[in-house]
Amino acid sequence: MTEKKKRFRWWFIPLGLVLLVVLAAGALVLYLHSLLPWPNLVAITSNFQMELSDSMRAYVIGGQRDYATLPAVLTTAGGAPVETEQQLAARRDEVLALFEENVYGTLPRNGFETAFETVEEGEALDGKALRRQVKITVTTDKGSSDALMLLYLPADADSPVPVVVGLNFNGNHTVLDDPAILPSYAYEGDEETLAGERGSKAGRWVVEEAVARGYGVATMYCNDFAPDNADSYDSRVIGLFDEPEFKAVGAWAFGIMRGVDYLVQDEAVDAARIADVGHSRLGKAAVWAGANDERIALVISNDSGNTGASLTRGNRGETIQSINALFPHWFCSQYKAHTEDVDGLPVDQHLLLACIAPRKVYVACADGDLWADPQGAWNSLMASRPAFSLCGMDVIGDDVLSDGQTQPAAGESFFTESMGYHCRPGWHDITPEDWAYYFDYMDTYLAA
Ligand code: GTR
Repeated sequence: MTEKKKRFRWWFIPLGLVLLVVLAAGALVLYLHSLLPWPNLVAITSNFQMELSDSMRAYVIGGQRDYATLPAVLTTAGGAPVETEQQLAARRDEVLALFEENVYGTLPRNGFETAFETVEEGEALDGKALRRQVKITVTTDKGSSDALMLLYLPADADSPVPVVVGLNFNGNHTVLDDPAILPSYAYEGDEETLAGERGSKAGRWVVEEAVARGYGVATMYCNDFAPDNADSYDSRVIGLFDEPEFKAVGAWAFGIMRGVDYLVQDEAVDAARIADVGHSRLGKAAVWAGANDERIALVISNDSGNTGASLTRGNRGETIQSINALFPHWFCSQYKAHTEDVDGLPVDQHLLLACIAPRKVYVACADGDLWADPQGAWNSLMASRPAFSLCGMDVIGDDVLSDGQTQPAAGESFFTESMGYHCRPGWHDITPEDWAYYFDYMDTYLAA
């Protein structure tokens, strides 16, 4: 009897792999769907440069909404009217405490020390800029944690210059193709990866344009303060405090404020003209830092969206239900208690913008970035106006919208003493076009 020889069927391998990929993709979709309803899963694609169908656009935009339940800017939690700048200052303290308790969690104001050490200095951009790299160390009785600030200043300045400070997503080396940029402390890539990434996000920072226009730019890697990861977010500054409600967005805001600690004592910097900027999740941190830190003269929110500049009660685009499900490490526990009860929140984001008065706020949106809810950001800015008006500052008027318009169209921009706004045609990003608007605004309203 002849024995049948078993032959190895090579095509089992690709077939098995295809099956595995299909199963994994299915499991991922089911997992995401358990976190978010289908329409939100589709809407999130507007964040990643994918065109939405008309019906999805209508779903995400949601039309002009009823904001009847928005908490009033000029009424205290106890119902008293706010009529003077002194009363507004007290209202601001009350609002910031409500945000800390209900949204962002703890923002340590004491119990730590900040120290600075310049670790590198040199010429950059063919002599047009000075580069300074500064180690910023935060110390508590539990230990210390370092962050690396990268600062570029115009080389030809004969007096202190205004500086824009913000966090970056991927490490300082991505901000400009400058081989002298040191790896950020929390950067985890190897040397080859780092070399390949140098300058990969230069379009988001426009250092050359900034120094040519007389501005300094300072940036730090967000992960130096809190890795953007639900398992390790507390491994850096958060771990220095016994504060279970100190969360990632709070740590990023704390980081921006430590950057400001450095900048105000650098003699090349005009301490009265510091602006902070942030895109998207780092825009949420820029707004939270700017609302709290009165040393920041101008707060720039670039597409910060939900829990940034946009109203939460809009309930369109990203919601607090989805943001808390996808990013449990960003905000405090009490915020999660409000996912089904948005109207029960004692605050909304216009109150945070109002805390910036009598300083200046700039809100930027992109018309294709529906996940960040441009309509909600515009409504939020408009709803914050009473605080600026009470301080005697000019605000953007209702008359800038033409009949039937509920928000500015792509390409429109408005600047006043207290606030700036533009809507860039395009997607979720911070681009040279956004920066050109910011510099134009600062040329007029943050001039020496
Ligand atoms: C999204 C998130 C947004 C925004 C954005 C970003 O996935 O839903 O809130 O923060 O990421 O940071 O690019």
